[in-house]
Amino acid sequence: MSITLAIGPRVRKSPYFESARKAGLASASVYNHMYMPTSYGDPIAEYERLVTGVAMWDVGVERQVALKGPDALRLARYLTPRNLDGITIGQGKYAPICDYRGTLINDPVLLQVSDDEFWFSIADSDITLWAGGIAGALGMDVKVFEPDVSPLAVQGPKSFDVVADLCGDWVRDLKYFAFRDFELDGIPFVLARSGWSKQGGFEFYLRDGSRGDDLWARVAEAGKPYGIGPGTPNYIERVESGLVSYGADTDEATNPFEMGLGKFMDIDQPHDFVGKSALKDIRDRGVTRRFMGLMIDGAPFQGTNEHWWELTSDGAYAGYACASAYSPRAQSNIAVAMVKTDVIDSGAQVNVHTETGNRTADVVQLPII
Ligand code: THG
Repeated sequence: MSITLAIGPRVRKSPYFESARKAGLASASVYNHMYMPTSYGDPIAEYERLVTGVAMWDVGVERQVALKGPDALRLARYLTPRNLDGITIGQGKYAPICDYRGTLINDPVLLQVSDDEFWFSIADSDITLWAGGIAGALGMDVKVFEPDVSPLAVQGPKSFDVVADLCGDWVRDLKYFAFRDFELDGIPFVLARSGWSKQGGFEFYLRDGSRGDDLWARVAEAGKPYGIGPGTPNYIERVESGLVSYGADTDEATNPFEMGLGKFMDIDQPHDFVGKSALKDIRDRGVTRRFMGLMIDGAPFQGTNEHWWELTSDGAYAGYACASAYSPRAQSNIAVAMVKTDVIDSGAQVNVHTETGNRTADVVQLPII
């Protein structure tokens, strides 16, 4: 049963909100205290467009937490376990953030935008408050604020042609997470090779919220020959690709090692950072569960799970499924799930306790596709 999302002044709108609505926005969620588009009414068409063509997404909810000033790099280093040696202007890094207990509290992309300014492009939690509190408590000489910056993603195999037509062929040579300042008709943005899909693509970090509809129109126009259409962070594709969705897949007990983010942590670096000793303990003890894929039997799922689904193995608790979908490419129901390591190691099937009955699943490595 669907319910209506109330639209009012209390929840913020992205600069693309009116354009998205005119394009047929059908449903939205709330992320970083803003409306986040989740569908234009035809999830399968949106998925096909992403994996075979090109789609444009209003992801203005990916807010930036700017650190600016002499201590900006010092603060960035203190906020993430990622080793930031060698970070340069123009090359982003995936930089998870943990609290003092080693719990994952966000998984942003970090961009150095000038000598003394960094942006954490955040997932859904209040890092401006967290970072500003830490900077103040430690007496650092740095300003922490939310700049007027709002990403618009262009994703899919044909995104390279669309964005090259708009900005030039140089965009084809951008490395993953690399970015550069650019402008179209006086619309200022940072263009980055990034985006929350594994289909390839770009993000326009619009630097002037009053130009959202203008940028949307330019991208829609340039994409017309390639069949561009509106889309959203795609539920099915992200489960196939095993991309982490902070908040959907995590809670206050989740650590980055079990989420497969250990490769982005340098616990032994000389710099201190929040959670260092807790993370060292977690690493040394080893994880007891891991973020995995599931291949689930039975009739194709319609839609997705409203809650995490409990998993059992031989009647004993085995973990939970975070996000499920029917995958057209795997031709199977699939999910991302947190699964106990003893169950993974045993190779046993698990029972998935869905809202509409039990299913059986094989546990597989991520990505599923
Ligand atoms: N783009 C921007 N900001 C964001 C997101 C984004 N903020 C919130 C959220 N998404 C952050 N989370 C992720 C998670 C995964 C990836 C990007 C952002 C990602 N991961 C690749 C992978 O897992 O294969 C590559 C990671 C790597 O090798 O460094 O792309 O989407 N602006």
